Amino acid sequence: MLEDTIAAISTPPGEGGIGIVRMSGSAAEAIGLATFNFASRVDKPITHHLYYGHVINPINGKIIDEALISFMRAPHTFTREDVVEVNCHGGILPLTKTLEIILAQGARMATPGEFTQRAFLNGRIDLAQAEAVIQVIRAKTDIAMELGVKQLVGQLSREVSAIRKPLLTILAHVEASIDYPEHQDVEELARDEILRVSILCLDKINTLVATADKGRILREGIRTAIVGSPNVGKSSLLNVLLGQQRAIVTDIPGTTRDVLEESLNVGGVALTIVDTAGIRDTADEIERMGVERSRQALADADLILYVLDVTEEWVPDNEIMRAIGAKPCIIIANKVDLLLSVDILTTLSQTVAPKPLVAMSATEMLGLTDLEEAIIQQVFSGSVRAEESIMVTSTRHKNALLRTHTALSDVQDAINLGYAVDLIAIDLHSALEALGEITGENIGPDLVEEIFSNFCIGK
Ligand SMILES: Nc1nc2c(ncn2[C@@H]2O[C@H](COP(=O)(O)OP(=O)(O)OP(=O)(O)O)[C@@H](O)[C@H]2O)c(=O)[nH]1
Ligand SMILES: [Mg+2]
Repeated sequence: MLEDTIAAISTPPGEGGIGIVRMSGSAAEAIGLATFNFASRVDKPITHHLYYGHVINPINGKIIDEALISFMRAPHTFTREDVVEVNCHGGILPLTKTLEIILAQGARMATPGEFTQRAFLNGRIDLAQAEAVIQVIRAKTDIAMELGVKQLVGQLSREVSAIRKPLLTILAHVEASIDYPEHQDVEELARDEILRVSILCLDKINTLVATADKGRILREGIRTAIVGSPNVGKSSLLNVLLGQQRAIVTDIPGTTRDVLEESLNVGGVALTIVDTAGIRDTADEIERMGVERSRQALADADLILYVLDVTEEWVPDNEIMRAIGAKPCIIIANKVDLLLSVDILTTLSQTVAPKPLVAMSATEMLGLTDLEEAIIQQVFSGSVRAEESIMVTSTRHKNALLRTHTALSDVQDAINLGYAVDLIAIDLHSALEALGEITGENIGPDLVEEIFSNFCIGK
């Protein structure tokens, strides 16, 4: 597979000024030369230069499109292999025809993420950096992008290697004392050193893990569920937040039957917001299924907007309150435009404390700014900056860190209980293995496939 020259359309499908077909591999240059007519004479193209001419079908000499071509020779390329890029017109036909004649010349269609996978396998970037490529591509907010770029330039990788290096050193000590059991002093030294280093490393891991939930939310967005009893104004709230009539609103309780999901940007943070069916016991089969989905949305959410109608007497729903648990939650007192006395709000906010209460009117668009502020306050304790230091944004990385943590704690226990050094060595190996999964030092081909299959074709 790695020997093949691969090709793909690297720009998104659809119409655009230009579109790019990219090739990587040892035959890329020959295929590029065979399928391109330079406008002026070129014997050997200079690397990383752009040339004007036409893409042609070498079989019959027919011109396919007017284009620019660049030849980028290894190793200074994205994949560390020879790379050729053809910039033709950005339509489906010019791009697919160009790709077709390239494939006819012996290139193979690239699988999703295969260019980036080669960059990883050829050692130009590590796995965490390769994953950051997709993070940058998919970023929906400035902060998500900033985090992706930090990881791309290797900040997380450096942090991981700062934990890994001292562990490797103590492993060497441990192995020395296994090899030379007669040197008691080596073993004593090793034990002290292992304790010192593992405490240090555990501390660093804790710091990284602590950033993980916030990091994931900043990257993926806050999963927000709008929940409450029927007819309180949940769908109206979704519509006013989106600035469009997305959900059907009527005065009939039980209007929303299905969950509706939309994206929106609040104060620089992406929100994936879900409107749900009002939760109540019902004999209606369709509504009952809707309520079931509401419960699921409630369970999956990072943030809950619990809407109530101030014109009705409010009794907190036990089931909803239990599902909310310790999750960030904002109680929204809706329909304040119909309120005759503000006393009700005072009483309500005392009832729901310490959860914040925001008074709103979805139909009159009151209280929107307060809601935005409350969201940022709830999820990020008021600050949405991507911290100066590094943040873990991937669940895969978080899990690897947690496994490293467990293994290192086992190392400490083993030392404290005076276990034999070879047992300690086993735990140290597990710690290093788990840590190595982040940057890809220790990783099976299956996992590599799985990670890259999430990419788009042409990347
Ligand atoms: N006066 C006033 N009416 C509102 C407000 N918000 C919603 N309504 C009305 O309340 C009724 C119900 O609104 P919806 O948004 O459909 O309520 P829902 O919670 O989505 O209801 P279900 O989907 O049935 O659970 C509609 O007639 C809305 O126009 C508000 O802030 N003020
Ligand atoms: Mg509704």
